[in-house]
Amino acid sequence: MKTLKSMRLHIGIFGKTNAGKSSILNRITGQDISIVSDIAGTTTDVVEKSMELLPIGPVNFLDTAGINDSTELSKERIEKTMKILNRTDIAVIVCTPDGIDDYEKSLTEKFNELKIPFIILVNKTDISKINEETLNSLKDFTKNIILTSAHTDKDLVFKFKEALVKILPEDFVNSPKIAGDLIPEKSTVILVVPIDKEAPKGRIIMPQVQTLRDLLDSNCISIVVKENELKNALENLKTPPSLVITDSQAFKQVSEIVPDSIPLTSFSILFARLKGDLKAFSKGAKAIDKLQDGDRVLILESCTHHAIEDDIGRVKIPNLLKQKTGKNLIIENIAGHDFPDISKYKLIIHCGACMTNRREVLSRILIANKQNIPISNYGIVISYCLGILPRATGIFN
Ligand SMILES: Nc1nc2c(ncn2[C@@H]2O[C@H](COP(=O)(O)OP(=O)(O)O)[C@@H](O)[C@H]2O)c(=O)[nH]1
Ligand code: SF4
Ligand SMILES: [Mg+2]
Repeated sequence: MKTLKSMRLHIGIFGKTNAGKSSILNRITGQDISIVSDIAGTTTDVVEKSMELLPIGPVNFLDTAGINDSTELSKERIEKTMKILNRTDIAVIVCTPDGIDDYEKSLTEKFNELKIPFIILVNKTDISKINEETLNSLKDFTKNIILTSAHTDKDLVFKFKEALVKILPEDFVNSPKIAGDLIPEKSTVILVVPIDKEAPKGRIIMPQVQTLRDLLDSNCISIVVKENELKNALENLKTPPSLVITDSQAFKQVSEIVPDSIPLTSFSILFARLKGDLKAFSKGAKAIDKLQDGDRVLILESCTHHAIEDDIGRVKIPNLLKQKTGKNLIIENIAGHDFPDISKYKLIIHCGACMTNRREVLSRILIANKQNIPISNYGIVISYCLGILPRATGIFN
């Protein structure tokens, strides 16, 4: 099996000439990168478009030449289209409300053979409705069907992303890398772990353990220090470390010790990326500055853990928000896997999601985005309130 890791997700768009493939792609990318034409067969070659598809990540669209027996180049095109399959992680079949025939059916066979998950997107529903029989026949191929119109459906992009999240390959959605992909193999990394009264007895916490393991997997040299030993550790190294990772609470102090030339981030930022989407969460955090007296903020927790005295979702984050905004906010906590009605909130802050997977968090980001409600997470909000977000995310740029 090919490994995806931090590589771009390649999304192949297939279907007959004139089904509206290029129009769909233009709607998704928001740019006129594919030539759209009503003359059958304008897209004679593969048009590629790389973009950051929030909150899914880096993707590369492959807009394939359509297939239509009446066009001369058809045979050559079929071959080209088939070659694209080798680069396709996810496929989209675009068809009209008339449904699919042998060509698309043979594509689905290929997809199944190559284990490429796929979506069937029924376009042009503004011209005609799909009848029930046709729709049911499509369901024999996949349950992941979108009914839309590139011309009139305002929700097209949302529907597309929602369908995509459901079938994202596991190793793309749950990237196993925490920090190892950010630095060259065998690099030296310093981890700053404050041992204060909040530190658990006799051990270090899970995110720190997981980061250490991740760095070991990348053959890195990890040096673990308390913040007071950091200066000494830096001075003792012959060459500067590739990265310093610190607990957010010590970020201010650590950032004064670590020269600007050395990348610095926090454990919570690494985990915000692992369990969500850094860009979407960073964008969401900016809404903190706009909060007004009486605004409702929802803290969304993925599990009903036993709340501790200084609970991050119930005490720490509410306090930070009040300090940062100086406003009287109504902060509510909801726990569990159901996504509640979010319409009354001005900001959603998702927990670290240690007990759930990234796919669930991604769908929640999508729903919030669709309703124009900013969404962020614990790690990003903490960094934002402490004023350290720009430096802590520098390594990802
Ligand atoms: N009415 C309608 N026309 C569409 C829709 N999507 C695409 N078209 C038109 O169909 C024609 C072919 O579209 P294009 O995107 O080039 O198809 P492609 O060959 O599959 O890439 C163009 O004239 C588009 O404007 C749609 O949802 N509704
Ligand atoms: S961060 Fe982990 S423990 Fe805390 S609410 Fe979320 S899933 Fe539960
Ligand atoms: Mg086209």
